[in-house]
Amino acid sequence: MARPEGLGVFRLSCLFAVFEAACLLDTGMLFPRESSSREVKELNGVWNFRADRSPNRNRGFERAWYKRRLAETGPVIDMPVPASYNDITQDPTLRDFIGWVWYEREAVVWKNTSSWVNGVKVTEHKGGHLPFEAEIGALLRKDPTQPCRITIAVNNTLSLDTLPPGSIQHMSDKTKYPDGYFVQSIFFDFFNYAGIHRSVLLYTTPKAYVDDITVCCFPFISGLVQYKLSVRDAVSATISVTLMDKGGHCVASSSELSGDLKVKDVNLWWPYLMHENPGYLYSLEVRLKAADEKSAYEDVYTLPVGIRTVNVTSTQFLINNKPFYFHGVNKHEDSDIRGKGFDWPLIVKDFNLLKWLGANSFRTSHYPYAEEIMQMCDRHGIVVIDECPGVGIKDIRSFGNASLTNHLVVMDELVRRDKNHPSVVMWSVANEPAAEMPPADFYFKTVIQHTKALDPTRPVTFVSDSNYARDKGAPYVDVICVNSYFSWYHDPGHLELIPLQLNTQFENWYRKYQKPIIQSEYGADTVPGLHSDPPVMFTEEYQNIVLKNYHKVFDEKKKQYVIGELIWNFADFMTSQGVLRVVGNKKGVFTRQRQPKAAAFILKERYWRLANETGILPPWTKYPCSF
Ligand code: GCB
Repeated sequence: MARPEGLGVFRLSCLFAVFEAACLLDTGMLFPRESSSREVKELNGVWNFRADRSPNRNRGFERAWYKRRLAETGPVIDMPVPASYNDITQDPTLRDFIGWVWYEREAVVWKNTSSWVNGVKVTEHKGGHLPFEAEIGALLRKDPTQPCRITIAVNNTLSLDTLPPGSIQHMSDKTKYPDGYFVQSIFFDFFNYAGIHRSVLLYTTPKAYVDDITVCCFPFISGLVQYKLSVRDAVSATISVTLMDKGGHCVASSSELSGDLKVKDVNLWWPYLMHENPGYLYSLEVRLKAADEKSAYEDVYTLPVGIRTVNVTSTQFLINNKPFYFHGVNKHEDSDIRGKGFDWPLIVKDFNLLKWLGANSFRTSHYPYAEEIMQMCDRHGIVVIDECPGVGIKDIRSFGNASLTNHLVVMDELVRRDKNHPSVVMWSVANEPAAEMPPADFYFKTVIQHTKALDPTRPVTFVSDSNYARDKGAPYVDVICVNSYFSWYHDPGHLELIPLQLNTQFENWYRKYQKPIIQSEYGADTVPGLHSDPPVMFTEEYQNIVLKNYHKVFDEKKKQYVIGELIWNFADFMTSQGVLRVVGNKKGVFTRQRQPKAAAFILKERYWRLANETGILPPWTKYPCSF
């Protein structure tokens, strides 16, 4: 669509996990949406691709591959976007490649408008999983015949300061390793997939535009939405804010940059299985009118808004002032071929499986998931514990100032991106760090307090392993999340010890902190189709008994202070190769191809029963459900 010259601000928005893009934290990060004033173009599809295999992985920069077409500087292959590049070819060296890879494609920006000045660096970004964008309007030139060329360089090298951390080992023993040989060590249990994992979008706004919207609901106040707008490049502007219900009727309005919207007879946002109409979303339409000496501008942005409150007591998690019990899963962004690449069929299938299971929640273990997934959670009423990529912080050097600063920036980015999602009820700042190390206390105190200051309306957690004595985050969090693998990593094969050890775990944690506890991981690796009675490790029967023994204790403790259980894991997922993993982690209740193991049926019975037992599930959804 043509846009009148001078009105367009073009932004290249990368909703993914790569490098090189300047992110100014004082700007908003509204999900690019079309409106009467904005256009969005997806640049997904097949891109040109080359891994920089030079010894220092730097040839692409030295020879300025971005200055020309990638195919002119060397061979290229087809690479789908979004997708991890690792499993796309038959080449084992690409699967395990560490370093810079280059993506490039051409795009006609919008018919009859300008194209980009190619080869000019527009942005850079450190860290994966969170979006970044660059304004490219200034680079447009009047040459409608030329498509623009977009080049993106991505690097999966981790350091002790990145989130997650990792380190490169250069192997110098010439009797064992060829010249220049190096490997990357990671301290987390999933394959370090890399590439452009999420959509690349090009979008326009008028010159003056709505840059950010923050909505929030405070604990215990029902039907009140507080909002705050930030606008750009509008010297003087007229604002109109309209909150509309599902039928498009205005339920509250304002003409201020910030304020309160009080909704009468409010339809609250409820979790799945807690209400007959879960995931109710209003629409907040923001209209900005501005003018300068040249022109008048109007921008329209519509944000889905769910109205709900979250609160925590010493024994309960309350949503809309009613006790909420997390019966859910931990997930990964992971599947065959595409790795961590965003894929709608997979996402929709996963939501269908979650609903089939009767799961009302998940944790985004161990990094932020695609924004489209968060939007699905909002719509379907799936409650989210939103975790940053603070996984595998195990080396003492990862508790230094550089890491801490980086961790604070990542929390800023995460909160800025996900603050408006009603499904997000808690932030998780880390998973199982080496909390016994002396600097961990200051480190996590700082990260947790920073997160609470960023968002005073949501509780914060930190996921610990079962050993409470080592914990450092717990004194500062609102909810204790504990992972444990009794009869697996502890006393493998001894299913009979689960009740005693799990009971001790809960009692110790509660005695020490008097905070509600979520069992944030438990489970057992299971090779589908492997059977044994009596059960032995890795069989479906063994996984079943692990679950049942945990469940007995949960049933007792949920009467006191246990407020949730999240199985490890929803589905099998890929890991790096090692003697403890048989083509990945097999603790899924579904296979990687999303077929149920026997444990999925046990979990389904339980979750539907739990939903019924809370007494809030309306009769028309009583188990057995329609599946
Ligand atoms: C954990 C980790 C998770 C692993 C899991 C396992 O404690 O948080 O990332 O995959 O255990 O299966 O070992």
